[in-house]
Amino acid sequence: MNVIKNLWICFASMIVLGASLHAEEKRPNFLFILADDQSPFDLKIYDPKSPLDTPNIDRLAAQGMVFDGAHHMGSWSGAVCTPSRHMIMSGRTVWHLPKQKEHCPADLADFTMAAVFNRAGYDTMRTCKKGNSYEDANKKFTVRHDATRRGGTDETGSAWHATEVLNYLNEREKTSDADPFLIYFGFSHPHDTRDGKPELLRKYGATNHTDKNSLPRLSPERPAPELQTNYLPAHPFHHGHPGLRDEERVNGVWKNRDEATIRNELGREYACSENIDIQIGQVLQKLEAMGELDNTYIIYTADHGIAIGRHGLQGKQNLYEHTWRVPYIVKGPTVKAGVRVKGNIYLLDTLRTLLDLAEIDVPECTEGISFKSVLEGEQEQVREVLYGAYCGGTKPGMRCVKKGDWKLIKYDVLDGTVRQTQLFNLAENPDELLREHHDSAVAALTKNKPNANQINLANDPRYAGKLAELEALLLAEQRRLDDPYRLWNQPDDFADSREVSKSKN
Ligand SMILES: [Ca+2]
Ligand SMILES: [Ca+2]
Repeated sequence: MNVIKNLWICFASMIVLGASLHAEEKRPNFLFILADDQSPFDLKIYDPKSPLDTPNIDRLAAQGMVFDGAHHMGSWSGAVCTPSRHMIMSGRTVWHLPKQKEHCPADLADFTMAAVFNRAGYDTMRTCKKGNSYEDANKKFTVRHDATRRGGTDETGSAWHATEVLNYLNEREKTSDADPFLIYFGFSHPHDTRDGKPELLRKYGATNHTDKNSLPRLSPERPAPELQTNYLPAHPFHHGHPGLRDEERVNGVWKNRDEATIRNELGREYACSENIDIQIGQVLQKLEAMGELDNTYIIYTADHGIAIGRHGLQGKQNLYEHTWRVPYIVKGPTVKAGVRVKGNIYLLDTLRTLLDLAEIDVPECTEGISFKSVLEGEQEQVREVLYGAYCGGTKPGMRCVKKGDWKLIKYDVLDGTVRQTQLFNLAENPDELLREHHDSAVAALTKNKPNANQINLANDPRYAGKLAELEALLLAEQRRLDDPYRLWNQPDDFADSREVSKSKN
């Protein structure tokens, strides 16, 4: 009897051991793909009118989940990349990063993406552009090949980053490395200078325009992309960051906002973005050939959006949807396929979510919210209110808040000479059109016929209640997130803002 019982115990423990080994084998991989400066509305999945072809990204979207409410939280620098990438790596909010010493643990880098995945037994690899990033966190990747590649050839452009990933995967294959992996697959494009590959530039009717004293010539045979619906020849008031590189010195655009310059630059952006898609295709094909594709979570996003003529702006230093929002697509073993959700996420939620999916303990200093429940179809969004800041020019800068269909943007810049409020109903006015978009010369260029309610509603008495509600939400978010500034119509309840007012008097 005892022998049989012992044999049975032995057999049962072998099953348990086998199951745990099996579970060990099944730990998921992660491929985190990051474009540099890409508006969600460049992509067909966010704007069906876009001529940009991205078959591989479209396939990820069809087999995974598309987020309509993914945002970066903001920036305290003209280099919006810098805080954005700090937030991605650390999962912390915009005023709680290493620059704000009093609100940030000194050893934060030990709790960033690669550091945490390394400790959990993952292999970590990274390729990306250099600079405007979080170097102490980037150093934690065990394999790292960073270089800024914004040229128009395979060696000098996006293919270089893909080759680094392919080399890494080939090496794993050669050594039969069975550890789970996290690959941070970053591109240097479509960030300017947008020197696309010649055949792709031709496809999008664009040239690598270099002469500051002339405008690019649009080809009649291969027309460059049309202007976007919310294009303006000038922003209605100063953005508050005098001398800003992105608005004044981008090669091929400079201060020009004419039709030819903007359409040519859109063509350049799309040429670079299609090349990114081609490179992603190579890596996905490799993962499939290795039998790893189905066990890999793939995240596609960008560090922030970009204007390129929308609202008369060129850069990433504004809080309109085209720039505050980012593309965000997730495909993976437990992700509901072919689903579109709002999500209401920030890039800084990525880290906690990946840890949640990998069943790794989350460090205490990680502030993001996991949206695993959204990915698995249990809920539609993880928060109701979203906050954004641009504070890289004159202070306090721009702030925005969004809840449901309503969005408030405020501008308090240039020593109080620009104090503006915008209120949009995004369901009715998704492109955040202003009165200037109704001008007949502008409407003729954009071929758009806006309806009467597609304007800034801040001064419309019918929405005074909504305005007050959003103003209160904005202040609450500023307090909650330790925003060190206050706007002209807010209570002066923060030390730094008192100093700013004193220096003004
Ligand atoms: Ca960027
Ligand atoms: Ca290994």
